[in-house]
Amino acid sequence: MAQKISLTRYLVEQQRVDGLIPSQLRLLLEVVARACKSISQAVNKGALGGVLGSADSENVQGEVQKKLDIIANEVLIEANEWGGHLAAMASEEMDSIYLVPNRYPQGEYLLLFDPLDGSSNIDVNVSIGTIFSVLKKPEGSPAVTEKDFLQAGARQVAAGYCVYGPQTTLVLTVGDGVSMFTLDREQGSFVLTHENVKIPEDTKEFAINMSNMRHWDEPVRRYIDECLLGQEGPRGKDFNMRWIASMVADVHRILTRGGIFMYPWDKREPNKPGKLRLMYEANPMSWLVEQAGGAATNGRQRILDIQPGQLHERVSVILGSKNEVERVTSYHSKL
Ligand code: AHM
Ligand code: MG
Repeated sequence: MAQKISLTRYLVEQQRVDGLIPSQLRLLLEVVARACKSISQAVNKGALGGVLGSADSENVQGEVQKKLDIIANEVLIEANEWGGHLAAMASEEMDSIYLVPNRYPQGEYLLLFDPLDGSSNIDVNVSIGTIFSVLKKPEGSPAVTEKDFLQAGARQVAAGYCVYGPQTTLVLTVGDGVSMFTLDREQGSFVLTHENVKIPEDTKEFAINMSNMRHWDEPVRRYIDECLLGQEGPRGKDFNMRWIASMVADVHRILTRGGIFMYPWDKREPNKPGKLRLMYEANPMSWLVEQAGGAATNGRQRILDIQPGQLHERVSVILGSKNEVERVTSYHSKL
């Protein structure tokens, strides 16, 4: 039987054999994975652990927080603050950045996360996940400020997510393709289960919240209209639709079998560029998708090239199978 490769061994080899990651980054990724294991356990307990339902609080974007949003956020902070690999963290669930306390050594990395993506699915027992992104602290910046986090996604040094579904799967890139690790619950470790993940360039599956159709902009409406016309329409093929309402689960499907995911700008809140967050959701997912041969744009620009102006900035997201993303993007340029 082929030998199982644990996440620990994979990361050691990325560091030692391939020289792809420094030891501090390896440690950081191990710690994030350990935190994801704890979050996975809390998610699995569900009602038995008293973790379902809402907390009596809202996050900085005015969204009601679930108990598990807060638990996952705390698990990630507690796991990462003392190891010496980080300078600061930022989370979708915290108003401002979290500096590593002075009593711990300071590292050179910045960690960003959406502790529990797809919160609306927690109580109904549908897949949810943790999304994370790692940046380097800018050189010569002694005290970290929010400005140090405002780096384009192309500068990420590691990104990934952990999906808590029928299996718990950690998906990771350090800029050398995408690998997937499945949690072996008996052993308590993540085991490499897919390497060199590739998204097919074409697809017959789209993911979008169709209930917002009347609010969409013309290019998105045109693309979906053409898909819905199926074999008789200009695309000459029938399309299927999926919408899980957990980006992490929708992106996982796309990395597994292809597809296109869209959460575009719409007219409900015209002053917001989109619903999803650039730094906690769009950037890490876009890098994973690109590393797997797919594409990610906001309709007009590659997401990874967007210079963030604010930590909690939102963005329109179109990502997945390359030819479909290029098609939707080209419809925007014809406006
Ligand atoms: P969250 O981070 O608060 O869970 O919100 C993000 C989620 C995405 O995972 C998902 O794609 C989207 O919101 C679903 O939104 P909607 O309920 O509008 O379809
Ligand atoms: Mg989210």
